[in-house]
Amino acid sequence: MTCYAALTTSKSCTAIAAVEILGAKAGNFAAKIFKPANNKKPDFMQGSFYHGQIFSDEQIIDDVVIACQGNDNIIINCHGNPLIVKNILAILKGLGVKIIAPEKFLQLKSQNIYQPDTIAIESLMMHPLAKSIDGIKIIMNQSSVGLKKWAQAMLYNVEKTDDVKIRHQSLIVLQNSRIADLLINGIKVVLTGPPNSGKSTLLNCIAGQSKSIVSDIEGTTRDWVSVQCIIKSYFTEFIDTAGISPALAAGGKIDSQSQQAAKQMIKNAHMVLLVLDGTSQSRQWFEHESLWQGILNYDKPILTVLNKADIAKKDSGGLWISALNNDGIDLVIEKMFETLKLPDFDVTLPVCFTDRQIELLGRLTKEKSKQTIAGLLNNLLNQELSI
Ligand SMILES: Nc1nc2c(ncn2[C@@H]2O[C@H](COP(=O)(O)OP(=O)(O)OP(=O)(O)O)[C@@H](O)[C@H]2O)c(=O)[nH]1
Ligand SMILES: [Mg+2]
Repeated sequence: MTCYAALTTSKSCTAIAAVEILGAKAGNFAAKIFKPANNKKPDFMQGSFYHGQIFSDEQIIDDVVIACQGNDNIIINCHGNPLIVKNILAILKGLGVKIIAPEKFLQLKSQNIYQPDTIAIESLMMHPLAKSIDGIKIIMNQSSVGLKKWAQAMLYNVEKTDDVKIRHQSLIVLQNSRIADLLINGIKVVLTGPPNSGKSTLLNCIAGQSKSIVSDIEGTTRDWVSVQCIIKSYFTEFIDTAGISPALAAGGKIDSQSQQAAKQMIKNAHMVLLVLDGTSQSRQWFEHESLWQGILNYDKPILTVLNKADIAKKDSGGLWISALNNDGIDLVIEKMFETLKLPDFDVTLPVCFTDRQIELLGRLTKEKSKQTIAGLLNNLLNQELSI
């Protein structure tokens, strides 16, 4: 039976690293390379710890602490210099242990622990990738109170429940999954608007540093510039794009390409921050209805801000800001998250957090046969995952 090993901590230089071995013979391999400090022969049983040294050809490789998470899962906690880690993995490889990527190892390990509880396996695999604390909580909750409980209850009551109700409830889970996705994977916000409205100034203001070039020449931003930050615990990527303008679209190759790229960014975003110049020029831009409609067609939530409050007449209502003076930005950020329904999101709600789950829920929103519904719910709970 194959034994696997991987570095399961960061690849960079760290104080401590963990090399894990998984497989029925994990203890046998550990015994071949480890000498305990107390000279007592270790049994490598679940829950035991040992201090000692890793040896190869009678040479000391490192001083380590070995922890046995299961009888078949041994964790060598060694020093974090990548050269030491490389050495230990090479020694294990030389003994016949198969060295695999950390992601693969995590999947094998979670399958080993949780098989056949597929949602728990996915939860263990996916939560290290979440981009916010709420995202981590959402994923962890799905294997206890969230999706798992929901699917179990649905399956238990499938014969008694109206299929219309099952379809409707599945749709609610999918809708909530879209909000959960923003917390798990982060939010993409595109800054758009006419040239010179202050998009780049606003991006720099949010980033707290000069990332994007600012000038009073129209069409300054050509290639998009992005900053990633955690604001109010939400992982957010702001993308500054070229100002949308018919003159630039009809201009040279680079300008027309940057116009296309800006539109593509809007298409891929979760939300649009429409930055208008609060002085008179912005109204001219609004008159180009085709441009305005173009943005609306992407069906994204839009928050419009009127910039340059410091010099504009402010003769209309709206969300006024001065990107130059960092004035009004906090309110914009707050409104943005409110628009996306992020505050008050209940992290215990049943939601999908993998493509597999989304695909199954999508089918449940359309399915009428009770037998097929039961099959889909069973798959959601206990489907075997391919490695
Ligand atoms: N008074 C004032 N000027 C501003 C403000 N925000 C931006 N500006 C000025 O407006 C001009 C254009 O700013 P940018 O940030 O480059 O505008 P942009 O929308 O990125 O322009 P493009 O990249 O050409 O689409 C610069 O001269 C800025 O200093 C503001 O809040 N108040
Ligand atoms: Mg710009």
